[in-house]
Amino acid sequence: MKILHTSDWHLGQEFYSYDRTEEHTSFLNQLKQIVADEHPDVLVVCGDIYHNASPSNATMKLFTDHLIQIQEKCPSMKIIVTAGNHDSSARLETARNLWKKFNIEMIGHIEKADNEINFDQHIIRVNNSDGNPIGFVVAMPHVFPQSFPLVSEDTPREQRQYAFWQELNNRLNQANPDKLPVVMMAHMAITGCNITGHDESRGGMDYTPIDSIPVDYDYMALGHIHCPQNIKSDDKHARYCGTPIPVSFDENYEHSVSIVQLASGAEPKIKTIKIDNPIPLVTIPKNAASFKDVLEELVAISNDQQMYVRLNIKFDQDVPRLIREQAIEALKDKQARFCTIKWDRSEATANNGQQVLIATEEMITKSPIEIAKLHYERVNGSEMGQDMIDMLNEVINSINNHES
Ligand SMILES: [Mn+2]
Repeated sequence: MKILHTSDWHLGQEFYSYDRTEEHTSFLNQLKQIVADEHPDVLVVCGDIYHNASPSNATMKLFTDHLIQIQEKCPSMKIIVTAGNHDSSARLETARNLWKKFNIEMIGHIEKADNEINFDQHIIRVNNSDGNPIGFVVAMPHVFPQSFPLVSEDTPREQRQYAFWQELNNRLNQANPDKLPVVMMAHMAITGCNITGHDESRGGMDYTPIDSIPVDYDYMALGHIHCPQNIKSDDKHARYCGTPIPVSFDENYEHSVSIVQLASGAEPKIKTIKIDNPIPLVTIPKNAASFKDVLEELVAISNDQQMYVRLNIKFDQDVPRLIREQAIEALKDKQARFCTIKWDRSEATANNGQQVLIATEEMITKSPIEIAKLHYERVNGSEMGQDMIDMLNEVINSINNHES
């Protein structure tokens, strides 16, 4: 079974208020070509299709139009799309029955009717172009551990996730007596994964140990974490394919989709196919410098070069005023788009005992937890403890959840 594994498209993302339709269209066209070249048996899109729970009409049309074109490139290919934490699971499923007509499955949430959990909708058979079964996909959307439905009345609440997977695995084994290869799709954070590029200060993540998932899969296709990586484990094969288009400046690694070749009992064979972004995210300069030097680099950017720009400025006590305005002015006639400023305080904070000063320009780039940490340090002269950071994260999380 040949799998094309991708996730975390974040369609509709506004990047520092810039529209990214051009980049997302470019990615979807590249994906279309990859499907035409590779002819996979199944395309799995493991969550975070959209950046927001309520994408614009134009964004939904972009998705619909391209998904149909991708399907037309390889009509025998099964496409399975699951909801991530950024998606509205209900919205993703609105046209579920219509998509089925095109060999496309949309799985937004765990369905329950008349007190019965619909396990079967998560167990999807994959056929080859002759219509013969060649494998299975266990399609799990993003579900918070505390939101799994109880499999039975006497399942302890803290085991609801494990009990669900266990029962799902029973059903899978009944459906798959010939032990055809199995892919499990999930959108979650696995303990020990590399979270480069993620901003944990916006609220912590729920981590699940890889060995606590009682599903007999041959390959776990993961979404949620944006840095592509294999997950190390003794006998389990799992991988994050990563974002095809970077979602933040700190995702400064190569972006790709993954092609996985699976045969029962054999190790998955994985290759990656690079995705090019027409508008790169660039931090200028790579190593922090004074604003004066940074400004010179901005002026030197050629007028027709498209890019998003984050300035990397060394903090000192005499930060010039209105530096955002000066930066925007320097880029006025260029295709480069000013986004934000990264402040390097490594030299400023080495000065123990001195008062920490923050410029307004720096303050607006910081998250609430970072500001709280700075304040704590200033008042107490020591770093904020992990207990308090966790408590603050919990509060920030609950506020964010209320907002969305
Ligand atoms: Mn994501």
